[in-house]
Amino acid sequence: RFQTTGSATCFHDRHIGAQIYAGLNGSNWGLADYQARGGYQALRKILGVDGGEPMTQDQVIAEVKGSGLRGRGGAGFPTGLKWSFMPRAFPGQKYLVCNSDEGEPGTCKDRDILMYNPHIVIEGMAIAAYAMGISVGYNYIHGEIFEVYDRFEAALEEARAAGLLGDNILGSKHSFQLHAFHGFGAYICGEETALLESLEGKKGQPRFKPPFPASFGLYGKPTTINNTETFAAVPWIIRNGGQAYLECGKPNNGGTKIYSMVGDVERPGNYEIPMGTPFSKLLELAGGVKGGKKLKAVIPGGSSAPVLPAHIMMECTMDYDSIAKAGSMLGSGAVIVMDETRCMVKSLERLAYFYAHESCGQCTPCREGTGWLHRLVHRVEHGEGRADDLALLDNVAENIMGRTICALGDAAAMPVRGMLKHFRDEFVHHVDHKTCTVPSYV
Ligand code: L3W
Ligand code: SF4
Repeated sequence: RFQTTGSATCFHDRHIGAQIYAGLNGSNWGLADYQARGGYQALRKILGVDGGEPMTQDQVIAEVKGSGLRGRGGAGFPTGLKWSFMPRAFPGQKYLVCNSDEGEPGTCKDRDILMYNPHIVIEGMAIAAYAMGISVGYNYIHGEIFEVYDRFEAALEEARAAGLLGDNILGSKHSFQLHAFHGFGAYICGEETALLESLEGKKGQPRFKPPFPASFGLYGKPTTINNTETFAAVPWIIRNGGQAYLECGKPNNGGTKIYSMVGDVERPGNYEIPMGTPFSKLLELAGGVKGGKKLKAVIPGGSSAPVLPAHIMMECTMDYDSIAKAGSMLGSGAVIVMDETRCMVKSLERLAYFYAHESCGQCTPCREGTGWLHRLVHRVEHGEGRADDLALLDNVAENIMGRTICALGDAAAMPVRGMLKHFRDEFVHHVDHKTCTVPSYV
């Protein structure tokens, strides 16, 4: 059992079918231990440094495509497809970036990967760089996690000293310079183009897309950005084959996924389980609902995902398709569990405050709309709601959706719509009676 820097308690022993957390005990993060667990074998394999034939770039990308690996940062975009977007014969510098700017409320998986298994990310990035012909990479680490940054820097030093990074890796023709970059703690810098702006030393504000980073990325050059957990999955895929990874999960949802179980559970923490595992099993791994209370609702994919009531969630399996079919999204994998004593109006007020605070202010529907959402929910929660406030909430949310530069606008609006869809009665009660339906709420 490990305490992380933030609010979460992480239980590395509680994983099933683990590929990223397998064998971790809290102190075996270093190079020698990683290699004893089979670390860097995948890199050696693609480079052909142990006598075998080197893999071609196409072969590496084909394995990743065949694995069904989808981006673990929130969007679930197919990783192999993204890698195939990178121009091969580009005459200038191309870049590889790892998005470790984990800031989604509830999510605490990436910092644990970097803290307890940093070399798996370095190896995954070195393989990705080989596959796309990239010689320079950065890992952008969230600004509020200092020891994680120090740990990753220490792992980089080990890898460089062992010839696993730098010029002519392990005597091959593959050269890859990887650097760590410490962010400043703004949520918006987890959005990939804001991250690139920040990495360039500018204010972290999202760019219009398209052009996507694959064609116009860091310093305007072709850039591939993947989430920390996505890179961490790559060594296993190369060692065991894409098909084996796919078969760990379910079609279109390959492999394992790490879920941050937070909120009202007995054992909050990170759990790595195969894609397609029933939610009920995940809840059981986390010790069930705290204090034996009844499950009321779950936000299945970080605060940006719409809430689902217990009866719908208990029918879901934990994968992109099942959660999308139920009307929410798997997102970054933070599973926020709420028991019967939670007030949905109060919960939404907290979420709305977060998005209003984190909006970068660049576009009007988001800058003004997130403030409106917060003020409206605040007055409903504080017994000052007016008869038409719920219609107004709906209207403001609808007018944000799809009208902003980046996904933060939608991320602020979707929880509002989810709450009003499934728990409208609670909001109506607050407006009509100026009180909460959950009197035991503290
Ligand atoms: C080239 C095309 N590239 C798409 C690339 C694109 C990106 C990826 C996915 O949002 C979500 C958001 C948050 N040519 C391309 C292309 N790409 N089409 O594919 O793109 P997209 O636009 O679908 O998503 P996104 O902007 O990356 C991410 C949600 O995640 N979220 C946030 C999580 C926050 C964290 C954190 O704190 N670290 O993970 C949680 O649910 O709302 O919907 O790379 O360039 N034609
Ligand atoms: Fe900034 Fe919000 Fe616009 Fe995103 S949607 S660019 S966070 S103002």
